[in-house]
Amino acid sequence: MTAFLYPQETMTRRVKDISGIWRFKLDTRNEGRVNDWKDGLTDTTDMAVPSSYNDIFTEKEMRDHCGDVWYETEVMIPSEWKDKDVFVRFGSATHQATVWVNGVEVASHVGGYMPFAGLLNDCIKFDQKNKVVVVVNNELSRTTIPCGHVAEYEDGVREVKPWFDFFNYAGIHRPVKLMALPKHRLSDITVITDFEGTVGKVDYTLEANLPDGAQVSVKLYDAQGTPVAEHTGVKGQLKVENVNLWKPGDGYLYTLETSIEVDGAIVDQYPLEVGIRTVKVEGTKFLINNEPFYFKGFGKHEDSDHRGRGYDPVVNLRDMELMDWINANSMRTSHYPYAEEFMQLANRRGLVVIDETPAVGQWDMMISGGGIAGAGAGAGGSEKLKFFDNEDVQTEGLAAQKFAIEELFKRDKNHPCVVMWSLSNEPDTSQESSNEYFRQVFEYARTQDPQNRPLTFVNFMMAPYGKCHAHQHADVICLNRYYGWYIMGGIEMRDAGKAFAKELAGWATEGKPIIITEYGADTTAGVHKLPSVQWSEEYQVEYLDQQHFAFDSCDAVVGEQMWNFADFQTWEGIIRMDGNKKGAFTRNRQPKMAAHHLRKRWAKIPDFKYKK
Ligand code: BDP
Repeated sequence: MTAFLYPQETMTRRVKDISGIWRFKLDTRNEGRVNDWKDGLTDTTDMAVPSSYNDIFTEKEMRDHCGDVWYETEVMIPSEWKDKDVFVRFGSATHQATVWVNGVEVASHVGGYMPFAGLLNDCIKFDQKNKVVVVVNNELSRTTIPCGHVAEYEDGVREVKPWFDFFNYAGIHRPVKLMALPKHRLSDITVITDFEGTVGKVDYTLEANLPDGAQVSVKLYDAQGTPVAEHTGVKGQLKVENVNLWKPGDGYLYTLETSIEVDGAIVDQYPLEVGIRTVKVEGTKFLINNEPFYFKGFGKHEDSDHRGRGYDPVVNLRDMELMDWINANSMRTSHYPYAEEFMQLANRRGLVVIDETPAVGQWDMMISGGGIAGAGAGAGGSEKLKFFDNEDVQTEGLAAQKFAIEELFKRDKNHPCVVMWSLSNEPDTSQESSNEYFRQVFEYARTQDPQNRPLTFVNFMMAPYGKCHAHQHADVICLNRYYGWYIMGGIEMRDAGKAFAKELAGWATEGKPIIITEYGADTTAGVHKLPSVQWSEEYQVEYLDQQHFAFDSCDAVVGEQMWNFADFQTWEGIIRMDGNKKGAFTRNRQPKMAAHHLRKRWAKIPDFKYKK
């Protein structure tokens, strides 16, 4: 659990960020592991940490590399830390990594979007430079999460083919930190919140390795720093009079401070931000604090120029500002968990989040290289499409997905911004065997969230109403639909709204809330055309009107998240022009006409919306 509690400095804990320029080397001949590069690299180049390594250099070799890359840096560890447990912690490394310190393996992790840490006690040289070497691998397969495959060409060149529509950015994507923690310490906190009238309740459970005679106490402070409740012991309930609830657009946060004391001396201390709110699905309503919430916002990506998927607080803050400007109240972390620092911003700003695992590409369609548009051609029962019939998918793939769920829920369970978990994006649920697969996925996920939030997965266009074999497991129906773009594009778009409304009427009979988690049209910023044509800014606006007509016609629709917040990078190919252009904003975060259009619509839709 050491990795999941976010690193914070307190009187008992020390944190040192070791991000910066590290040494870097591509392992083109795949020799690093056998030739002990773990002991030190030669002939290196510079690399920014955190960042994706792909878009910084000018060579294709670097951008399109398949396989291992190596990083190295040196860190001074002070002897003042001798009595502590010292860890190195990575916010994420995509998709798998192994870490050595002074030649000793300290951590290995599979999964590109989760933190992991290694204990250094046995290999540290105090008050000297310690060599940190990391190998990161970007390969994907049918049973990894996300899915993809490696193509091999006659000349020996290998290429990772993602089965998803975003660039397979790789590298050390999030900050790297040294942590010096007390030997007796808190290792996990779980909070469950509720309220009755004006009284808030926070149930807490702590995990800690306690020394003899230890006293554990927790104190809850309000946003002004005034203590409002306290309790002792590793489990209990705190009551807050005149509670300030965490609400969409108003992320009121309390701080739960845990202290472990022995003979009056504090041995560990840790603060956790807590938002008091409830989430529930009732019939076709999605209730936050018992009020029917309407989701307005986007599916996003962690994606920007040069950085790729690398963490950047400037981009995150700009995105939050734009989200406020456009009157959005929510987003989905499509198609993988975002940086912890992003989630903290969302907590603070009251941005409602659908938190998604990295399960994307659970279909056969991209294998032939047909791309998203060509992909669907044979869907809906063709014998060639049998992703969920593969035995290794049912075993290894399922195990990898469960692990991704377990880790995500552990990392994000306490965030008030998270109101629902999305377990997969667009799996091929037109296949019968997806039923049993998702039965197991949902059953497992239901054991993993202490707050029992609603669970969903995102349904794709080729498993429309009447053809989906897995929606029965979900609490909320989430739909990605492209009426007027991938189908009924161009002149037929005039009827797209009606066709969409017809499908929605079918889904509405399920008696569950429906959220449209994707709808969008590729649009080149600056291209204007009267009358409109596909790819022009005018077309994107007209397309939106068709979609909104459909949403407004269906009482069970409780949210709309347009695809995408901003233009983003993808694999190269004939249906992508330097990336996916469905953004309301450009990749450098300036508005298209559609952004102004959405802003006006969303200003008129309240966060809490009673439909009939
Ligand atoms: C959906 C995917 C999303 C794509 C989008 C698109 O969920 O990742 O980027 O379509 O085609 O299939 O733009």
